[in-house]
Amino acid sequence: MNRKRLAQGIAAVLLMSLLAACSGNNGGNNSTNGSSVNGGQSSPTATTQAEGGDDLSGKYAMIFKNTGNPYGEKMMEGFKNAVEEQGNTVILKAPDQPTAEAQIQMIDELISQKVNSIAIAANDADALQPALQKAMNAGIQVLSLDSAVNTNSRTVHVNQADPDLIGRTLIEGVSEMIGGEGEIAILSATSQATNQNTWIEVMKRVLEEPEYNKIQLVKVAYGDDLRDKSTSETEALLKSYPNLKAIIAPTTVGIAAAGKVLTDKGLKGKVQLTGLGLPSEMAEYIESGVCQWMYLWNPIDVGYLAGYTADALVKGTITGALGDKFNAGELGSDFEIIADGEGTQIMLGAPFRFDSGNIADWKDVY
Ligand code: RAM
Repeated sequence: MNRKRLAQGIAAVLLMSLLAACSGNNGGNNSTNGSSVNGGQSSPTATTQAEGGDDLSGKYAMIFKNTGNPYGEKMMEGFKNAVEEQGNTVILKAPDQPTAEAQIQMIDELISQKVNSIAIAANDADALQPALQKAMNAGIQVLSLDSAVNTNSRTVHVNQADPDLIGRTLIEGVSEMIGGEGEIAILSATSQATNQNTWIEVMKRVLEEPEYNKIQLVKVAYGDDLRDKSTSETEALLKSYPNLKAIIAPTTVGIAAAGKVLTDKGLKGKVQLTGLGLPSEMAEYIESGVCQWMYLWNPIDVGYLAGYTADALVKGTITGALGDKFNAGELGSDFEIIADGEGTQIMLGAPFRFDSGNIADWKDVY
């Protein structure tokens, strides 16, 4: 835990020096569960797991985007820890494919199971609305985490970090790598992913600033958070844009696939890579220099925070209204609900920068 906090502190200082305006967040320097986590990369095949006994007081469900994503597994791990700490039962689900249709089916199943709450990392901001409203009408507390649903489809969103900060950080990071000029491409998740689309919008806005007018965004490609598709999309980018200077992958699946392609093709130093990556998956590429640095937050903490948020909603400690405060276990006792457009959200903290100087401290954590 100490090592983790130290590394977080260093990363936070680096980020602060990188960014002039860092928005205030709750709990950004807190963390949980690091010491009990191993950095393994199992890939789930089961779409549903129910843990605990039937005698427990509440059923708390989480639906991730799709299976086979270690980031999602870490988030589920944090959610499970929080729910079980409260003495409740956890239900963890993820469809094989990252589609809204598959998630709707899971929401319907959970309504039939009469769960107390559903936390969802959405494959589409709007398409889940009828299903989630049906859940809310049935008395189920609904929240999104990681990838938001629209404000009519949830009570509150648990956000990993300020989207403006994420988008700006990625552009500043890539600009530094390529000396402020040249062609870049984005390798995203699915074209409907709310979180990636929000970050891409911010990146496009930041690129319009005069400082970045020598950088051209030539393409946004979608690897759908599937390893094979992310690999073939990276290969296609390299083929279509022979002058490409860098790839930004704001997805842990995409950045790891791109790291492998650039390594296999011997493109280290020729095509730069940054984005949002899981240290356990990216350590080899950071150590080799294929990816000089990347960013992320603690996915275990995102899930853990959502578990405590769900509990506070179910118990009625909070209603999701602006200014509501609640206790998030090891993350701290004063998490506050803040505005998110017309809705509300809870913010975990700022993204951390991982590079060759600190990756060894993190690769076994998540
Ligand atoms: C992928 C998923 C997830 C996102 C991370 C950064 O694992 O798309 O939703 O938050 O990347």
